[in-house]
Amino acid sequence: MTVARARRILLPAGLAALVTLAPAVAGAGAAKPRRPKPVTKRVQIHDNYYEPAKLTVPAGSTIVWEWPATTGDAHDVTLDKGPKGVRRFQSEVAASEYTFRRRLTKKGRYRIVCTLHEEMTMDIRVR
Ligand SMILES: [Cu+2]
Repeated sequence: MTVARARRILLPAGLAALVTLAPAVAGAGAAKPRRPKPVTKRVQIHDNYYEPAKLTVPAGSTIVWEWPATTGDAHDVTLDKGPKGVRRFQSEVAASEYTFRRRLTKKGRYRIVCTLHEEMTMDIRVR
């Protein structure tokens, strides 16, 4: 008898907890739209191309350009065209053992070019 009475008391309390929890969960989901997490992507410098030549990354991602260990032609990484308000950037001209990184926070298209080889280009899409 006492157990049955205890259940009767507990059940509404449990339901009340569910009712109060449900809107809280839905509210949190509505307030925070799903945003893909920033990533780090590596790009290899070759004679004369970037690999990969096309990238799509979430805003806030970091791109790391890596020159090879063995010396080849000299190359650089220059922002030729980017979204409005993004400052142009340029790496050093290097032939080997060099790394250049940039965090891309603004959405849009970034066109990268090597100033020594105009055919050496890459496109990064930040979304
Ligand atoms: Cu080059």
